[in-house]
Amino acid sequence: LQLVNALRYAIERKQLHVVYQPQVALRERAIIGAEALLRWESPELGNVSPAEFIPAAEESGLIQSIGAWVLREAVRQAVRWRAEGLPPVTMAVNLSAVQFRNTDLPKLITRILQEEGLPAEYLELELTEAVAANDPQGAIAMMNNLHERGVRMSIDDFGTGYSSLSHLKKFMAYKLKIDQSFVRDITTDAEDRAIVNAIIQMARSLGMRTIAEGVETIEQLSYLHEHHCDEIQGYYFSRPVAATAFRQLLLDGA
Ligand code: G
Ligand code: G
Ligand code: MN
Ligand code: NA
Repeated sequence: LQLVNALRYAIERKQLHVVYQPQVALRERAIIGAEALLRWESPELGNVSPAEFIPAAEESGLIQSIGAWVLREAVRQAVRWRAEGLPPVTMAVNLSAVQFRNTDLPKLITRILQEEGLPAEYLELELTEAVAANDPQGAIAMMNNLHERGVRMSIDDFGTGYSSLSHLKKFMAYKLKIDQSFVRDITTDAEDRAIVNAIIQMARSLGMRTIAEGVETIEQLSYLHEHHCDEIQGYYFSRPVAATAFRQLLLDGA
């Protein structure tokens, strides 16, 4: 409860901010995307992880306003970088289960894109596989709706959420994000390799891109590159950073 009370005023008090982690295309060797990740610096509680406060925000209903705020912040940042003439990047924003189930979500997204002036194809929405698998019919309908509006969808934490293959082909997903638990030991663990290879092959057959999360070493990167993973994200390239630091990464190139 203390958490929720503190969170209730966090936006007004400017305690929330967004950091950005680059998504790097392996063939092009270029940053082609940014994942927006929420941070909360509370004077009372210190730095609280979204893994902790998002569930509390969902239970209290605060997720609607926090989620809308993150979307607008991230879209605005993407517009700023475009206006500066920096290389174009897709902006990826995480959606919580509660946001995703809100039937007003498509309208909200379209309104934010129009008001801020970002073409829809530069916004990517990340939905975890677990949320999609939990209500496949609802997920298919929502993803179709967002897809028709030109927004890209990616399936986050892929490989951990038990979605059935018959549903997966109906999800209008642009990209599968291979969960970092499979990437961690990819250079030594034969089973993790087999899983990652299978995900990459399946995604290719279904016309989806793949991105590996949690890439920390050159060895992991090389393996993924050799096995035709399209993109990587992880500390090897950069931690999530403030907008000004991300801008410098774009200027420097990959
Ligand atoms: O960046 P970090 O490792 O601290 O993120 C922890 C978890 O919080 C991850 O699962 C991430 O997807 C989630 N997360 C980060 N930012 C957001 C956000 O803006 N909305 C939602 N729903 N989840 C987020
Ligand atoms: O659940 P989601 O994939 O949205 O969250 C990604 C989380 O992983 C973020 O909290 C981010 O800070 C974290 N992360 C990003 N890159 C790395 C990495 O290379 N190693 C580890 N351990 N965590 C990472
Ligand atoms: Mn994510
Ligand atoms: Na993930």
